Amino acid sequence: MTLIIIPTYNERENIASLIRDIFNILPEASILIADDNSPDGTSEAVRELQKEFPELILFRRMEDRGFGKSYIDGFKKAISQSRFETIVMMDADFSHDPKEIPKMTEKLLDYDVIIGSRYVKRGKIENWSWRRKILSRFANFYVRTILGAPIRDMTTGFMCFRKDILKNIELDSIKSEGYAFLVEFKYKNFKAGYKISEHPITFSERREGQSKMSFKNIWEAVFLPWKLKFSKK
Ligand SMILES: Nc1nc2c(ncn2[C@@H]2O[C@H](COP(=O)(O)OP(=O)(O)OP(=O)(O)O)[C@@H](O)[C@H]2O)c(=O)[nH]1
Ligand SMILES: [Mg+2]
Repeated sequence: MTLIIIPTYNERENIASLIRDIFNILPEASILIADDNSPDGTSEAVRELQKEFPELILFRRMEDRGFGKSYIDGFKKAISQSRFETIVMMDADFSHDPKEIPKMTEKLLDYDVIIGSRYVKRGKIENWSWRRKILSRFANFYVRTILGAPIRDMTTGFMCFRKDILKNIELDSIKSEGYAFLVEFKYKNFKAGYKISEHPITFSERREGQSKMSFKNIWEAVFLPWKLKFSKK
């Protein structure tokens, strides 16, 4: 069974329609919303939908807010339930098209990890300013060059993997947040020797609500590759 983990912070305007879209495409899947006690009532919106969808799980985090921490908690929940074999990671704001999920999970027959990538052939970004495009391109070039990891899109938040790969990833050693968390997780997959493939996606600007990634996240991502490169683990 597939578990789709979606971290949320103030995504009330997007979350209900996204959940409906996903269950339409994947009626057999489970969705875990890891909400950081959003003040806008995201958790309440999810709770309301739980009446309709028994496979909708809400994990409301009450302290220690964080994008990376939400994913780590989500992974631990997935490990604790043997029925989940495949894990999907995606954003709540419609930047990641749920129609790609079945195409990505299908590829897990041949690979351990599938990355939804903007920077391979047929990958695209819609509605981003040229400044943001350059920043993202540069960040990926920078990280890939320092780490020597053959992954074109290190900062994407759309990916899926077979749950058993987590056995060889020390989750509690991952301390980074935001984009840096996404880089560190992929790097650990690469270092563990897993077979990774990039699947082209079209990334769209968020539909509703506001961005939460801040300059702090960007600075963290600037230092992270050096930290990873010179750490023993
Ligand atoms: N649980 C949790 N989720 C978060 C946190 N920060 C961001 N998220 C979620 O992580 C996903 C990605 O965050 P975004 O704000 O969309 O980041 P982004 O895509 O770089 O920024 P935009 O282009 O403006 O959308 C979304 O589903 C957010 O709701 C957090 O601190 N905790
Ligand atoms: Mg977004």
